[in-house]
Amino acid sequence: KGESGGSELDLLKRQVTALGTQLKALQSASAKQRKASLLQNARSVGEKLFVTNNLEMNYEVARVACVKAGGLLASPRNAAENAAIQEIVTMTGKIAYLGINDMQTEGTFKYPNGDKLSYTNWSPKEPNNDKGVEDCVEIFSNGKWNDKSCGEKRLVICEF
Ligand code: GMH
Ligand code: CA
Repeated sequence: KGESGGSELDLLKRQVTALGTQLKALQSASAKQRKASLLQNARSVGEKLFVTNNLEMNYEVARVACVKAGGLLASPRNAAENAAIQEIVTMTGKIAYLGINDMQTEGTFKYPNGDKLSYTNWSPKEPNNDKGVEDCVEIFSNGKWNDKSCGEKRLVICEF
C-alpha cells in the first residue's frame, strides 16, 4: 500500500476537519435563512415550521401548492401550533385555511394524513356545516376555527 504524503489515518483526520468546517458553514447559512423567514412569513413551533406564500387560494389549489413545496396545509395539533398560525393570520391580515377537513365523512374532521383531530379550537356554535357545504376549515385572527366551503379563497399557510 502507498503511504506517500501521510498515513490513511492522517487523510481521514483532514477529511473529518473539512466536514466539520462545512457543517459549521451550513448551520450558519440555515440559521440566517430561518431568521429571515421568521421576520415576516413564517413561525416555528418545536420542529414544525409554518410558512405562508401570502396568497389566497381555494382549498384544493392551496393544498397542491403546499404538497408541491414538500409540505402540507397547516394543521395545528396543539394550542402552541394554533397560536403560531394565528400570528401569521394577524401579521398578514388574511384569514387562512387549515388542512383539516371532513370531506370523507361529514362531521368527522381529520388531518390531511387521515388522523382524527387531537386538538380543536372551534368558534362558538361551529362547526355548523352551513347550507350543507362546509367541509373545510378557516382560522380567524382570534385563532378560532370555522368550517367553511372549500371553494373560498383563503390565505395559504403550509407546514414543513
Ligand atoms: C351561519 C350562522 C353564522 C355563522 C355562519 C358560519 C358560516 O350563517 O350560524 O352565525 O357565523 O353560519 O358558520 O361558515
Ligand atoms: Ca361554519
